[in-house]
Amino acid sequence: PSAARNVRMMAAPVTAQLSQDELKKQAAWKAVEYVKSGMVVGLGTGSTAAFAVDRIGQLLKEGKLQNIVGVPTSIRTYEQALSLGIPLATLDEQPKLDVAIDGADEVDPNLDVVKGRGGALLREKMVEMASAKFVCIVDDSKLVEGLGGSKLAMPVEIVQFCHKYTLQRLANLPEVKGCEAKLRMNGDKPYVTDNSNYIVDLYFQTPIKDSHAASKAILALDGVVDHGLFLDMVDVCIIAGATGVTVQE
Ligand code: ABF
Repeated sequence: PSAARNVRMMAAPVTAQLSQDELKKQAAWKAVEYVKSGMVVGLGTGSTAAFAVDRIGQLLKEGKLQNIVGVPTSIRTYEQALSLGIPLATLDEQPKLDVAIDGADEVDPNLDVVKGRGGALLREKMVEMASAKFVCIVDDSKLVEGLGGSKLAMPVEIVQFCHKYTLQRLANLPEVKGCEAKLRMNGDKPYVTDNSNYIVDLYFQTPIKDSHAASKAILALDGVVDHGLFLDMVDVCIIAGATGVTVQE
């Protein structure tokens, strides 16, 4: 991925006002055009990615796609794909993927993204790093000028052991200065990921100044498993908005 991106606008939708779900579906269906018979496909997590998984299931059923193997990025997606009859594998069995399709929480102008508000960031990153092409699908509400700019969470997956200590060390990192660090909760208990870890959500008042520096510093902390900054990873970003679907590559 580079700063000089090729941008294509697709036909504008006929209806004036599409719901956010319809926009997500448009982006997802466009992304599934990158999937060809015989491919190994990374299956993302979240409401946008779910439209893509449904679409792959539908095309398989209709015989328009054949011999697809899906590599799911979460237990949720595994269950969805299983119910649709999509043949599945793990990275252990299929370490090289042709394409992965997944949503994001924030997308900046360089197509660097924040992911993981859905809690699946570690498996998503492993699967998407193993893919020859990562196709990111969003509606235009996810666009930001700088990562962290939506004032919503930038998640960090940490081990359970001494999580308060790790949370404190994260909050004190100069590279994320000024952010507020909160342990993600599920009711009155900490939220537990598919990998039996916890998540610390970092909230920024202003966008992260240097996301590469932040990424390095966060990863260097013992106790941190991974974070939701997906930098230099997106090959194609499909953005659906009121004026149509944009493909950036
Ligand atoms: C996954 O789902 C995540 O990485 C991201 O956190 C989330 C986006 O969810 P949605 O598509 O429901 O907005 O892609």
